[in-house]
Amino acid sequence: MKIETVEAVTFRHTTNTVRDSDGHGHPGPVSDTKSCLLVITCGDGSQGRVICRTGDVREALLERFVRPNLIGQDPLATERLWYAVYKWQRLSGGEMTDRALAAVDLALWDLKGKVCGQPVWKLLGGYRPKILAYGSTMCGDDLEGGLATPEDYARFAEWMIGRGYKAVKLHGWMPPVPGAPDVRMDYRACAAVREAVGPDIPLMLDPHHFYSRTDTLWLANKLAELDYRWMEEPMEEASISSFKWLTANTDLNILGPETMTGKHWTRAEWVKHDACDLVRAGVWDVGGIGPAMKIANMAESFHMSCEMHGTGAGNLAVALAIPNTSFYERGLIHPFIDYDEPKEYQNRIDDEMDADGYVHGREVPGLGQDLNMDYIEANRVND
Ligand code: XYH
Ligand code: MG
Repeated sequence: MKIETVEAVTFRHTTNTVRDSDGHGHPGPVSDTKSCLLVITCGDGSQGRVICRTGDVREALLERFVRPNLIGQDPLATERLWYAVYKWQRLSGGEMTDRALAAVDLALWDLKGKVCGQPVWKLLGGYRPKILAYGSTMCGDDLEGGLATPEDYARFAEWMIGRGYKAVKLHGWMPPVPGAPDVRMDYRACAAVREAVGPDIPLMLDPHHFYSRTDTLWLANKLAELDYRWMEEPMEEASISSFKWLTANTDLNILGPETMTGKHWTRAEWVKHDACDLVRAGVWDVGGIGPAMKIANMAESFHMSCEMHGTGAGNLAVALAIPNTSFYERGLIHPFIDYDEPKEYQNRIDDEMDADGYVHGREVPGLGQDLNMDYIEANRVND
């Protein structure tokens, strides 16, 4: 069995979210957009597929860095194929991004599952068949009845508990929202949510990502008083020493790094330098499922939790596979958006959640994405 083709299919669909000038998502009017389906096909017709962003896997990138390393190769050799593509990052002039590497890796793991006839979460270790989700809110906004006030956050947190979530993470207000960034605004929202849900619900905060050390420490210590579970990415993560200083000076658990480059190598450095209490890995941040598993296994060796960043089949597969994690991040969610509604190109969302707050691993070969291929083909656009 050999890989024969690697193809990126761009297709149009609609979205009900908009991006602000800092890139954060918020509810917005329905508008047209495009996404990409990366497809890796074997000679017997088996296909590995993953949905990604249109900028992730441009044709020139596939032609130069991916096809030469995958076509003619054994689809089960995911580690060897990852390295064959990864090594081109160094001299790609930034073209071969971690997101591009992740898209290739996820499609290869989906293909591996299809060829083996097994769910990826089981191939990776299958530690648990289901996992509790936390509701991860969108960033704060200034929308009437949205996430514009501490009371809005508290009301939404109560709704989340009623929906079945057993934990809640706030994304605070971030520029360009008026008044942001402000650690005291963040604190007021966090205090209102703690008051609303009571003392037993795990709560977390993902605030503005560029606070000073002093603002960050003030906020961390106030969240420790509210018994928050963790805070993540309050400062530029390239400053490992700032996180080492923060972790040493607060009782609040610090989670990271999320967006820092360097994959499993960087996460190992954060652990070695005591820059975090819990480790962060997202398949789209670290170049795929392979590196995410290495990060989780490394964290386990230090009796540390590895908390997956972001939603979707790839992160869910790793979260189900490993013993040292607490929750699956489900979101981003907002009072104005029905997260449970599949997108036009999906028959089902990747992470359906039951009334008890569990997201279940699907007993189907591959990553478990349930894609509407008829819709994708009918809405295919030529780049
Ligand atoms: O929009 O800044 C943001 C969020 O922080 C986003 O990057 C992501 O959803 C996240 O950090 N999740 O934990
Ligand atoms: Mg985060």
